[in-house]
Amino acid sequence: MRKHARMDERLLNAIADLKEKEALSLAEEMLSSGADPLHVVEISRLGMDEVGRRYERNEYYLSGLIMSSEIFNGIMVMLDRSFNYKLAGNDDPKVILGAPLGDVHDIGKNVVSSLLRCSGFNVVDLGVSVNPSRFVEAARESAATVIGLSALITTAYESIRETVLCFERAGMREKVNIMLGGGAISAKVCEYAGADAWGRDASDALKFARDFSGKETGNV
Ligand code: B12
Repeated sequence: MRKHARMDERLLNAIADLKEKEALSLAEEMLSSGADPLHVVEISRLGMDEVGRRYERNEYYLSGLIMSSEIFNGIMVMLDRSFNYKLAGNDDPKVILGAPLGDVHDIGKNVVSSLLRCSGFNVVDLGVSVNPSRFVEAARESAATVIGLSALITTAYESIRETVLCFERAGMREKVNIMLGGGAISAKVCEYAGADAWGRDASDALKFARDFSGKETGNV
């Protein structure tokens, strides 16, 4: 137990200190000794939060943020090997994911996308800084009923709200369930934007997707 807590702390610190080699080998060690991939994601996320705080205190510059994302992406390659992907069929529920207009952060969205995919969902990933009308178009084209927005910066609040309004204007608001997540999201933001739910982590996204689509899908 103690050993696991120590590994968690070491991984968190290695990411916070931008020590790429150390972070990757710790993540590898944790995964090969049977750690839950989502636990490794959570510890890595805490390390990234610390990078963010150091950036706010001017201890790191933009290059620090960029480096931290490279470290996380390296860990994600290992996590992808631990996730047990299964190909979704045409009848499996569809989820549209994207970062709202103005937001280019995609690491958390990619984690959500991986978890949903390996849980049997068809994921239509629209990428980052997605125009509100593009979400509506994609929902129309794919007949998806679950929409997920991942937002990390507060300046994206207006475009999230605009995305929800776009569904309303298109007469599709009743047909879709809109979930929000990412570091910039809270209950207040969810209410302001008029979305249906918000979550703190990728497991919440999976839970909502299951509840909203009314379909039980396979586990990781
Ligand atoms: C890495 C990083 C970057 C990278 C992103 C690379 C990439 N490809 O994503 C780069 C360098 C590009 C970047 C750019 C910027 N960044 Co930045 N960045 C970060 C950092 C350090 C880590 C984010 C991250 O990936 N975390 C790890 C992932 C796994 O966590 P996550 O995204 O939260 O996802 C988890 C959950 O939230 C959840 N989840 C995610 N999506 C969804 C969706 C649903 C539906 C659900 C239910 C759940 C869910 O599941 C995930 C797994 O558990 C954060 C710090 C922080 N505290 O977040 C700052 C941070 C987000 N950035 C910040 C800033 C200011 C910027 C810049 C403006 C800097 C600049 N001067 O240019 C630009 C903005 C560019 C833009 N227009 O978007 C600020 C935002 C502050 C604010 N209040 O708005 C932060 C908070 C740093 C800080 N503390 O100041 N950034």
